[in-house]
Amino acid sequence: MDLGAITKYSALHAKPNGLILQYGTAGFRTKAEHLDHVMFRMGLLAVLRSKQTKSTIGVMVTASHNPEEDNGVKLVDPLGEMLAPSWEEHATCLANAEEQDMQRVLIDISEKEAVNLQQDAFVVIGRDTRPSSEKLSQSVIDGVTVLGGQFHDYGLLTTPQLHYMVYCRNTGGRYGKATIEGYYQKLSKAFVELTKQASCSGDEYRSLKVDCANGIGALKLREMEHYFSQGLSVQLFNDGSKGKLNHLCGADFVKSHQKPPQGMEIKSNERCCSFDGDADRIVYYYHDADGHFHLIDGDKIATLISSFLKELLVEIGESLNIGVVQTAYANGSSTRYLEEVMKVPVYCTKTGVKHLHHKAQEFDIGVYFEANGHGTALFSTAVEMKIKQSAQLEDKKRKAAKMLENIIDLFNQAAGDAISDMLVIEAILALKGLTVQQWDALYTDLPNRQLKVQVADRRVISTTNAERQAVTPPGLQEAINDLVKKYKLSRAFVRPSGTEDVVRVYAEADSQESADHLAHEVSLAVF
Ligand code: 16G
Ligand code: ZN
Repeated sequence: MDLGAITKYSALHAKPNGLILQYGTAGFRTKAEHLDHVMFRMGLLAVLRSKQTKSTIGVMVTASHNPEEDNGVKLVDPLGEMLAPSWEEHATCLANAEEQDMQRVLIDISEKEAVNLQQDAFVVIGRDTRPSSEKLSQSVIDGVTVLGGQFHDYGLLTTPQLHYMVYCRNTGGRYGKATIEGYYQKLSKAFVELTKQASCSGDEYRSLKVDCANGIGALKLREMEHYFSQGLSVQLFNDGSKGKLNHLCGADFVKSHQKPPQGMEIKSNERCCSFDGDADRIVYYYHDADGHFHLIDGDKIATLISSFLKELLVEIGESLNIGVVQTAYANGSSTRYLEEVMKVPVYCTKTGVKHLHHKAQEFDIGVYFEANGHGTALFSTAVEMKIKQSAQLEDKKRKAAKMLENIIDLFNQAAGDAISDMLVIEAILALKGLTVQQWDALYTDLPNRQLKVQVADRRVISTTNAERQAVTPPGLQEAINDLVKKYKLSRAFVRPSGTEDVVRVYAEADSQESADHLAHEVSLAVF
């Protein structure tokens, strides 16, 4: 380690005095002007992680659905996964070290993690379309190079595309080619193969309106659309040409306000979807003939996907286990439908993709989705082998196995991916001949309400049982229990946010009025 060079360059990316940040659920996230030193230091950390794992590490510069003025950064581990928890702590220490302590912290991390400093390092970098992202990603590169790491800057990418690149590079090309072209080709080939099998390929399955949140999704979908246009034509809205990133549009806006984005004209029964600002979330929606808005969120996406996969497994005759992973935010109706009607086991984890992803890896086929629209399906190596064998067989089994093979290729196995999920959903709807209304009618969501509460210190609230029960402060859970008893089909929980300085409240009940009341009463109990 050339400590002199590190000190010299670090001074060019000086930390504002007294600024403390934490590597949260999705990395560091705050106002872009406070992040230059964090970017430089994450470049340094990515090199150490790369040396330790002897693998390529990813660094993504994005703040997802946050306002345009914000930015953020997260590291991607060798198999395209979120950074390991022990390294999240190192990231926080390094980001908060005062200038004179930087060297010591770097040496500490290297020693604790037994990093061989002689080992080569390789880091890949991607960024979203925020005005601040280009300069900030340059600061990451400064950090990488000052520690002697090699790098490849992919420039503009969606977050899941960067996860894909990391995964490809560390699996010797078995998963796919680590180029944007490789990503487009892999997904489109699988999608076109699948939709060729669809007997219902009428116009209604061929067109889709996409709200791109004025973000990177628009750019990437435009580049990609001619690859899959045989199977689907997409009409892009909020493509960044006029509006501001995530402003009154995008998946987070649509999900949390339960209304359509601005800038998109929707005719009745037209199938529409929204990506978030870095294209790792997707939600669907439509207006019915009476002009009512219907949201199809991550829970219903998981239901569509898992029921399709289960049917294919039955046709192939393989007894592979399939599980669905949700969080406490999953609508009670979705959990009931999955367990009671579809007979699929459902598991609940804490909020945050890393928790769901990890749990989903326990199954032959693990489908995970957060209600907010982040999710994917993971397939074990055993499944891939069995399916490859069945795909050689004759008859009906062969057809189902071929389909499953293509579906496996179409899912991004590294992270939830709006583009990949969109193509999976479109393929399933076409293959099953389902309209958006029929999909929506699988079950009816229980009315629900989410609120944020400002408190002096959100850390006084701690939870257990996948955030469904409060442990502290004493008496809070009992108070919630008493309130819940007053309403039918009701459920409520509180949890400290991992991304904002607030406590979140969730309530559901048999009517919107009851859900609203319950949420309000629970928020009063939090004080
Ligand atoms: C982050 C998480 C998302 C989670 C959200 C919860 C990742 C990549 N993203 O955006 O999965 O739903 O945080 O935010 O893990 P909250 O803790 O503020 O409710
Ligand atoms: Zn996102």
